[in-house]
Amino acid sequence: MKKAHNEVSKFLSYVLRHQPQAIGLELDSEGWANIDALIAGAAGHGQSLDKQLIEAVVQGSDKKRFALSEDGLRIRAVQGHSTTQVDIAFTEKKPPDILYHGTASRFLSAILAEGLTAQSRQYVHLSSDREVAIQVGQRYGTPVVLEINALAMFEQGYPFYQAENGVWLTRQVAEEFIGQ
Ligand code: HQG
Repeated sequence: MKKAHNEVSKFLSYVLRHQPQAIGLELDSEGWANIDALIAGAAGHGQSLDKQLIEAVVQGSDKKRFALSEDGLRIRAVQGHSTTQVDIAFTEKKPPDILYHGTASRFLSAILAEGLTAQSRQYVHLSSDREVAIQVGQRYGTPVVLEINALAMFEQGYPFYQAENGVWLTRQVAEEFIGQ
């Protein structure tokens, strides 16, 4: 991704996942924002966006973080939200036997004591790909990959969801389901 695109992607993540109110933007409960309102709100905060640039960033996003509505008028982040404006009605899905969670070694003792919690986000984020989990963990320090017994959790009644971009979500993971 071009540097400029990376900066726009970070800005979109900020307003579509975390702080829409920072630019006076409203998201509906499924996370959708009107693109014209997004462009107008961004302009008031020194971010010069246009539709073509937004579409290029959505297309080029390595993790497919964003989606456009069919009519092309709206945009949303497909996972990663912390804002309470959004409560996407994800469909429950049976997970594979094992899912991976990438974290940093400095968080390990707390996680093994109290389990994985969503922290500032709405869900704990998991991946079916160990390599992806390593990259996720690297964002916060020396990466550690945890093996989550997802199917066992599911069979005990804990719901799992999969976002449009393949990221797995669950509300929390108790210590007993965490291995290394
Ligand atoms: C850790 C990125 C202490 C947790 C990624 C993580 C992902 C605990 C951090 C998505 C804990 C939260 C989400 C506990 C969990 N004690 N630390 N009990 N429980 N933690 O960023 O999963 O590039 O909110 O291990 O690819 O790192 O933005 O979550 O290290 O899919 O699209 O607390 O964000 O996607 O950090 O990342 P985060 P995450 P994007």
